[in-house]
Amino acid sequence: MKRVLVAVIVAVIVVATAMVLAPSLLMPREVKQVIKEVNIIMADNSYKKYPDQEYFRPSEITVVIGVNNTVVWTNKDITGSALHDVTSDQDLFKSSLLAPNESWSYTFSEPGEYKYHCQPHEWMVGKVIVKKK
Ligand SMILES: [Cu+2]
Repeated sequence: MKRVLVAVIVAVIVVATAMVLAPSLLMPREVKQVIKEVNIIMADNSYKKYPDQEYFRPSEITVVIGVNNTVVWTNKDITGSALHDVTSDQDLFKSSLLAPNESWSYTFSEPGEYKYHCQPHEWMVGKVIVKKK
């Protein structure tokens, strides 16, 4: 009789513990977020030159190799409906002309400072700073 009582108590403890622990065991492990891309937009009406305008937004960005070294440019010059491109000042990369809402990406693999502009609109300038991890 005593044995049965002990067995019941042990069973109750085991079940209670399992009920307490089960939710945390069933929950997915925290997923480490992997950021690979950063986004730059070509601002609306960038085809027109304004004083103090940031045409590429952000016009300067710092990325880290292996973390977020793929940069995606998207033409958001919707009102202006203009074509823009991404042209390296040092001839290291060049996109085609992007229509509104089109994107182009480039993955930087060497540390450095990369200035670029939009070929049809020379006032549109930007810089990507690439750092080692
Ligand atoms: Cu442009």
